[in-house]
Amino acid sequence: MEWVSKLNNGLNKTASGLSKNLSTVFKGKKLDPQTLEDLEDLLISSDFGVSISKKIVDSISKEKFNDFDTNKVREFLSKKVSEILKLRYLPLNTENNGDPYVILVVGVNGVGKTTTIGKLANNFVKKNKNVLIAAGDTFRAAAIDQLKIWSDRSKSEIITKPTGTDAAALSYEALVTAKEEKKDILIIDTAGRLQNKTDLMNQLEKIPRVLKKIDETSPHSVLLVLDASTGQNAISQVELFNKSCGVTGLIMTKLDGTAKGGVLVSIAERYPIPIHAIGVGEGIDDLQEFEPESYSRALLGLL
Ligand SMILES: Nc1nc2c(ncn2[C@@H]2O[C@H](COP(=O)(O)OP(=O)(O)OP(=O)(O)O)[C@@H](O)[C@H]2O)c(=O)[nH]1
Ligand SMILES: [Mg+2]
Repeated sequence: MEWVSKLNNGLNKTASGLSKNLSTVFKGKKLDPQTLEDLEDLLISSDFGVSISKKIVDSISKEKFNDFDTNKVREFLSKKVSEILKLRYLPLNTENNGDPYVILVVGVNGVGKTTTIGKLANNFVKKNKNVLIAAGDTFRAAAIDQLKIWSDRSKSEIITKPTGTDAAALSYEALVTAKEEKKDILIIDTAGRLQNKTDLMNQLEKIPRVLKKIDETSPHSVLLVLDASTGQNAISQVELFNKSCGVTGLIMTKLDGTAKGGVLVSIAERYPIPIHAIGVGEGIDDLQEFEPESYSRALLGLL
């Protein structure tokens, strides 16, 4: 599959990739204490987080690998990683008994929110869903134009307001329209914001609050988009966006261009939040449902 090779390429692209460095760690052909220590350091520096790195190395040291071979260790590691990721496997289900299923998309600046909305809308339209997207990033005119392009490409409808309009007011109107027009799915874009900017986070909280005035079960999904090249900062993004607006699912983008996919394992261990999809390119077809097994194998350099 082409996307698997994009994922593989991305996760193994740079010389600092986990998979490449595993080969260096295992060059001694022995799983001695030094090798195990190097392995733990490598997992930590690949953003797995200290606690999982320790757990994985502990379980490896208990395993009796007769005729040691790097591939067997990779397989073992990939199984351990996949056990953690499988806990967070849950495809996005947008069935909502005929009412619009509302998805709010949040995240820091430039992570790929708007692009991901275009890809999601395209996937839904292909499944014969009626999709409305709302240009809730009302800070910049360019953001509205960018979403318009994605609305054309994905053949979904769009609702926009002039720049400077309150994003919560726009979201409210978007849901009214979605209900009137019997849309299956409403996806709301938001302006990027750093998770530690309290005033911007407070503005974001307003959106779910006003949506609930129309439909108290909405938003049905709050998707946090994360950029795979961010590293450990992604953890504080999950923490603070979750506090502000109750994140129900994660999408990790830019896995085609990074060596840092390890942080997803760390997040999966800490937060019981489903991982729905991954971005493996800038194109409209470059969003894939998250598959724990393929992800783990790509991360460990197994084809
Ligand atoms: N390689 C790659 N690039 C991506 C992916 N997803 C998004 N991008 C690129 O990342 C850049 C930023 O994407 P946007 O969708 O504008 O990000 P955003 O989160 O909406 O940004 P702001 O609205 O400014 O906060 C664009 O150049 C996208 O093409 C991906 O999965 N892979
Ligand atoms: Mg955007």
